[in-house]
Amino acid sequence: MAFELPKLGYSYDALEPNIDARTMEIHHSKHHGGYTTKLNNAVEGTDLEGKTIEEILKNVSSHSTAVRNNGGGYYNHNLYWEILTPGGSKTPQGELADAINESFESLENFREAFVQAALTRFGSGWAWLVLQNNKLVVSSTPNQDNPLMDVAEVQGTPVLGIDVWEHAYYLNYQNKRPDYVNAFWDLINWDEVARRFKG
Ligand code: MN3
Repeated sequence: MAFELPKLGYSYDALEPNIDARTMEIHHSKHHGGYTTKLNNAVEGTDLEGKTIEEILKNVSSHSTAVRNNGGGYYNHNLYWEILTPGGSKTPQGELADAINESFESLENFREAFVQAALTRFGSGWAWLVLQNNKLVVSSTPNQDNPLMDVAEVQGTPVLGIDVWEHAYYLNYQNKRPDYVNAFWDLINWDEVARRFKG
């Protein structure tokens, strides 16, 4: 019943050199593990017990700060591990590629908007590709917020997200967030992004 830390579909060193094994291990076992434990503690004994994470997040403004922060952290990292893949470097195909071209005119324009959102998010947070009313838009959120939340400026279904908290890159990239964002881009699992796009 309780939320569980998911197992990764690849080993901690599988995303090297773009994301190093030590960062992956700490990020997954300590950070994501911590959000999972704290989320379970926050919902235990409340009427949120047994609800899906999506149900919890869509009404997050009615819940505690602990539910908002740890519920967001739980959901966001589940997405993050799944939209990464070793030896990515493919490009979006099919309906997803069409939708990106329709919304941004080209993959390169989309990439620029996404990278810009990731680089201009001040402090800790996430940048997103969001499906909103059948259109794709780029946004960013602070802390562990995400587009599913009723508190988000841009609401919709997240189909791609990048964690720009320093814990996601500091060991390898220190203050060089742009290098991490570019390295992340080459790991994107476009098949998984397309699956989320189709819902
Ligand atoms: Mn993180």
